[in-house]
Amino acid sequence: MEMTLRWYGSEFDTVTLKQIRQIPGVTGVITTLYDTTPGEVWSQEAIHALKEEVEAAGLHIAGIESVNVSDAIKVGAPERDQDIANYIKTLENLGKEDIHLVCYNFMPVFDWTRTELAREKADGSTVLAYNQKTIDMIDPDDFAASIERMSHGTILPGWEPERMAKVKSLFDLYRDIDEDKLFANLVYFLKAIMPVCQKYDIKMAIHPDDPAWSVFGLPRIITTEEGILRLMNAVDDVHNGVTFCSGSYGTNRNNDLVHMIHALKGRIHFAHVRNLKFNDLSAENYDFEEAAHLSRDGDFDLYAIMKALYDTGFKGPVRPDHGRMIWGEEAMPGYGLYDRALGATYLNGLLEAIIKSSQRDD
Ligand SMILES: [Mn+2]
Repeated sequence: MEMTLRWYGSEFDTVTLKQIRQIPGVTGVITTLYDTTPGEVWSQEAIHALKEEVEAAGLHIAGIESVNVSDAIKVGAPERDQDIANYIKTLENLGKEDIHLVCYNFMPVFDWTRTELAREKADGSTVLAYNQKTIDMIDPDDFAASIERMSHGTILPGWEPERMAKVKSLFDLYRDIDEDKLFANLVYFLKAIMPVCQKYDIKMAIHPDDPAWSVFGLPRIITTEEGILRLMNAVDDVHNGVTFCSGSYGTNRNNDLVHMIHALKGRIHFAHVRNLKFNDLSAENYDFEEAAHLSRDGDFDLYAIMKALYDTGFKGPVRPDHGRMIWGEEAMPGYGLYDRALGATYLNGLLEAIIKSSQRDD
C-alpha cells in the first residue's frame, strides 16, 4: 500500500508539491489535468509535462483522479463513440507515460453532493456536511448557485461554473435514463476501453456515488455491495476495478465496509480512506458531517478498514480524503493541507501497527 495525496496541479491547488513531499511517508500524488473537459483527448505532451513536474519535486504520479466520462457516454447519445475513441486515446497516452491507474465515476449531472461546505464543529474546525431535508427543499438550479457561493472562490471538482450554468439542460438529457440504462451504458463504455487497458495494464477504478443513493431523482448505480459486484461480474476483467471510498460507500449505513472490501478482493485498485459522523439516521432528516480521520472522531472503524485492505492483499495507492479546515487554512473545501497531512500520518501509523502485528513479512 502506498500513501498518496490528491493534488490538483500547480495552477489550481493551494497545496504545493514541496509541502506534500514533506508529509512523512507520502511518496506519490494522485493528480489530473484539471483544465480538460470530458470527451477531450489528453495529449502525451501535457501528461509528460505534468509527470516531469511531479518527479522534479521528488514524488511520482501514483494514479489519475479523474479522467472524467462525458455525459454523451453516460446517456448513450450518438456521439458517445467519438468520446469513447477520445477516451481510449487518452488512456493510450497515459499508458505510454507509464501511468497505470485511472479513477473515474459514472454519476449523472452532479458529482459528490453536500449541503454545507463549512459546518463548524465543537473544536472550531469546519467540515463538509449533508442534510437530506435541505436537499429535499432545494431546486437543483438554486443548489448549484448556493454551492458556488459557498466555495470561497475555488472551483470544486464536478461543480465547475460552466457545468452548473447548464444544469437544466443536463437534467433534460438524463430524463429517460433509468438505472438499467445507465448500467448498460457503463458496461458498453468499459467493454470498449478494456483492450487498451489490457495493452498498457491500466487499472480502471470506479469511484462510488456520493452520497450512495439517488439525489434529485437521478439514477445512481454504484452505491452498494450488490451494485458494485454486478459491475465487476458484467465486465469480468481485473482492469475493470474499484476505487474503494469509505466516506462514499459509508454514507449508506446499510453498507458493511469491511465486508465489501473482502467481497471485492483483487478488484480494489485505489482506496480513499476517511471518516464520517452521523447525527440523525431518520429517513426524513438524514444528516452526516465529515470528521477527522481518527476512528473516535466519527462512526467508522478506520483500523478495521485499513486491516481489511491489508488482509485482502491490496497493494495500490491509498489516500486520506476530505479533511477538515483547521489552523486558519484557506483552501478548496475538503482539500487543505493540514488535516489531510494529519490523516495520512494517522493512516500510516495504523498501517505500521497492522503490518508489525501480522504474521506476514511484507
Ligand atoms: Mn472518495
